[in-house]
Amino acid sequence: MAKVDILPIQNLPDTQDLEKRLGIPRREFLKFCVGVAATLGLPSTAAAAIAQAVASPTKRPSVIWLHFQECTGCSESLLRAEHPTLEKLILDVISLDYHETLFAAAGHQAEAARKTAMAENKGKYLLVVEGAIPTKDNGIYCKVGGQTAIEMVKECAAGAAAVVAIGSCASWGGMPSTGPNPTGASSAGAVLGKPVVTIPGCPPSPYNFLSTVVHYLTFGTLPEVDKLGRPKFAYSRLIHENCERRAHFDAGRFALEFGDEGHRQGWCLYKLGCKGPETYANCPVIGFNDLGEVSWPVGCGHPCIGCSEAGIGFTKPIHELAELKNVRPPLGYPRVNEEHGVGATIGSAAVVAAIAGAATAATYNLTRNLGKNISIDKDKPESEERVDP
Ligand code: FSX
Ligand code: SF4
Ligand code: F3S
Repeated sequence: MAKVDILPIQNLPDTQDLEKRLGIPRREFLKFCVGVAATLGLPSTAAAAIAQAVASPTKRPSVIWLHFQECTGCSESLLRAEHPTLEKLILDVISLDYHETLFAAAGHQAEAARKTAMAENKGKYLLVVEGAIPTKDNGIYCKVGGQTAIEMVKECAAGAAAVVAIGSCASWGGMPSTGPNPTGASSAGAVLGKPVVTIPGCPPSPYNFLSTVVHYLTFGTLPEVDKLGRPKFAYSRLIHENCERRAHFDAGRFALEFGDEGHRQGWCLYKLGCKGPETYANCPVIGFNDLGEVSWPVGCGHPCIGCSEAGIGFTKPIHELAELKNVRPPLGYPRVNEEHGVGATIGSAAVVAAIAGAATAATYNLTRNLGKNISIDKDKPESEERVDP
């Protein structure tokens, strides 16, 4: 974790000028900085340091953003981030000197802008790679300005201070690398032959990228990463650990078909193939599109397909059950709907048995009332269902 210099709150930058530049009120700006600090797992006092760095008009790192085999969903999801919008981020937080899909310039003009930015900021610019890189047949399946993606990424990485692979495509191959992978789509790290920071997801949460850039801006370093290059602040927990449907998983309440009663009730999607138990990402915590807690796949009623996880997303069949990593379900479950006045405790059953004076009756009652672990039967009414994963 970054060493945080705690700045007293009165040392916050003068945001009047910033309000004019960013077009957002001071309160919104400070909320954004506190949100980034929280996303990074830093104390809220770090927000002052973040605010100073973001507010400084002189601290704008040059960013070169490359596009290869992808759908531009990563850039698109950033454009949907509202605190602040990418437009404001471009103008005030980073100096986006090359981005093929957002650039007004085209052709030779665009290429010239890239080369100039690389020369002027040698050793200091941030290289962002979006999309996988085709490696088969010398990389001829993706060319920009006459260069293959392989040549271009190597040229741009040579003078970069750091390389960030945004999206699953650039991080580990993503959708373009799905079997049989006819173009030999590979990750940025594999092509460059060195570890890079990866922000997987198809698309990833824009806040994970924003927070990574703001960390770089504030502390001069990229955030701590795991062995796959993923920032630990965003990818150290399984989705299953933070999912709002987790209580249903633990209680054995599963949707079995899209649109069935369990699905309408918001039960766990594990049996519909949810890969949350084997996918590391902060989607349930951070959501997408500033729409609140339901704004992520499971929140909207769709199983997680593990889009951020190599070997799961676009690889493992959607309806195949997830491997349960470090989280095990209980061996038995209580009833989904307990019938009032019927459920019995061991103690009450024993009392009944004692009163009746018949051990055989107690055994019978215990088995009947405490229930057995039976598999779900779609033809039975829900009140009789009991499910095991
Ligand atoms: Fe698309 Fe980005 Fe998916 Fe890939 O996101 S949203 S195909 S991860 O590189 O544009
Ligand atoms: Fe949530 Fe999926 Fe885990 Fe169920 S299996 S609790 S829907 S992450
Ligand atoms: Fe992807 Fe699963 Fe998150 S599908 S967006 S990793 S919930």
